Amino acid sequence: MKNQELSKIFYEIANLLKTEEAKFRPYAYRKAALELDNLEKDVSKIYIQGGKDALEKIPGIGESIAEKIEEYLRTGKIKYYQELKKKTPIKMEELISVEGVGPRMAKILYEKLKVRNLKDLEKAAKSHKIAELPGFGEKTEKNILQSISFLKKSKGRFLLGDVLAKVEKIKEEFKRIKEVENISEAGSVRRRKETIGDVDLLISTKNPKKIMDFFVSMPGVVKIWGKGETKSSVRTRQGLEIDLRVVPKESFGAALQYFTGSKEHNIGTRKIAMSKGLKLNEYGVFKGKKMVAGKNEREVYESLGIQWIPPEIREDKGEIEASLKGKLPELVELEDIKGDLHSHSSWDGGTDNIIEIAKACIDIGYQYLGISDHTKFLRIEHGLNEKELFQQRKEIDKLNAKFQMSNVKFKILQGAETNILNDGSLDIKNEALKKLNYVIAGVHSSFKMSRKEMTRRIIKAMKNPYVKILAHPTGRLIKQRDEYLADWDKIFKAAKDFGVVLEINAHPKRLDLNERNIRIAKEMGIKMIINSDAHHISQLENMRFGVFQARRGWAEKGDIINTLSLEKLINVLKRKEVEI
Ligand code: DGT
Ligand code: CA
Ligand code: CA
Repeated sequence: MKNQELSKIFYEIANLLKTEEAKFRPYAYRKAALELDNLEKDVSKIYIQGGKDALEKIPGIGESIAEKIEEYLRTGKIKYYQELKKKTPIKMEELISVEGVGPRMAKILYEKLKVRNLKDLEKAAKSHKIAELPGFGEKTEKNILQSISFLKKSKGRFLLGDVLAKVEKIKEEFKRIKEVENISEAGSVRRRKETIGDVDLLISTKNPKKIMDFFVSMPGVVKIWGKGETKSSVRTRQGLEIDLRVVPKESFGAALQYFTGSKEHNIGTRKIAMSKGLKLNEYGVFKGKKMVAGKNEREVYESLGIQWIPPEIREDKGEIEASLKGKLPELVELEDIKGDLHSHSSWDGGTDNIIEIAKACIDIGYQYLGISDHTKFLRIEHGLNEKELFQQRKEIDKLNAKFQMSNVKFKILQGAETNILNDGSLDIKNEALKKLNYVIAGVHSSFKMSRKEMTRRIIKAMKNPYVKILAHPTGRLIKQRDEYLADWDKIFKAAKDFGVVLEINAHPKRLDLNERNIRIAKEMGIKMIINSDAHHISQLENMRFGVFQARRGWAEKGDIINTLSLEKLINVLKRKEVEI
């Protein structure tokens, strides 16, 4: 079909025109492109049947654009487009797919730096040529680089951490439209999966057309795959695909249940419905022709005679059976978290001073913060040696004294993220470890050992009498690096035997332990901790991703030690064996 080819050209013309001072024309081309995208009939057929007059009857297409369509259908070219391209020979779509780069910026970058495509852009940014341009600056350059790396990663699935804030922003924008009665994310985003294929959104309204019009014309939409009254799909500049479904209010709960999935979970819920003589679909729960539930999701579950199931565990991994018995876990919540024990300060090359991190934690509402800077083996991270740890202790003591004096109920604990060396020993002497409030150990080097060696290495570190927490235990980096080879059964058993707490690292790229391991740990009675591993104050907010992950692994408050009050936590940290 020529529709798509033409629409692509018109989008490009619109963007090229935006680099000039033409205000109206870009809009006309964009509109034409949108219409062509959504046209069900083949534009060439329309032309063959009715000529140029018929083209002009297509909504959004005026005389001048109809002429260009005719030209393209007859000659395969549009002269006007070729001239524009000649003037600015750049891969516009590719360049503006980088967040923060618009058509005008793309043109300036071409004129000043000869940037024609994504590769050129990356090169220019890396060699700091962009920061030097008037009106650009270092921040713009840094953002461009970040966006490019995001784009590269985004081939295939996205990290939840890269998507969730964007989804929340879109939801906020929709909420400002008064016709939006209910809105929720659905699909894997709502289930808080660590990676996301596409974003599913659900809205109930009486005015689907208005909602869909708004959706497809959101800034950042570069492609419309389909637009209808009940379903539309778009792609954003960052390459994120978003499906929006619109349903009437009466069906919102049923649709939310259906589109949250997972597919496997839904097969289970439908089976339950059938066994009760009910029918469950995206419109509601029905007994014969009578709708018995649908408006709200909780009622949908309850009408099936089961407890409402938190989205994070809807994976058909036993949640339906547990719900039937009324024995669902009470999943840990973000509000249960009382502090963060894995954070990096300016001492090890992190960006913020201890006091700044502490203040940010007080603002969050935490009772405590653990500073756990890297230690000396990690030279690139400015790892601390024994002497520096001692100096840091003094700073922390002083800050704590200040808190006490001013009646602030908050305490900074001193930990350290020590390195497990190849032989399983740590890079800090026990005499120095003894003086810390707690010790984290982690593998940060020689990831590729044999299974046997790695297992022995990690277990030896866990046996150290001062090691309390095993950081990011399996070492995987989502979409980047697999877990190390090791005998995890043995390591988990060692955690249990030696009272070592396993970390759920909340960094969206780590989320290590994964949900399966969390469940195993819980079943074995191993305690866990959710830590942000923040190297910058803003990353303290990653805590929520760790909580999502913990919930996906069925963890309850009692499984997670940083849900404890300060007094109880200090007790737990002192001893090797743990009891909550
Ligand atoms: P993703 O996008 O790969 O991260 O994973 P999901 O779970 O978001 O999957 P997606 O976007 O294909 O579909 C969203 C939800 O819609 C899915 O979790 C369950 C529901 N759904 C979609 N297609 C089907 C289907 O063919 N059968 C059933 N039972 N449910 C479906
Ligand atoms: Ca999805
Ligand atoms: Ca989808």
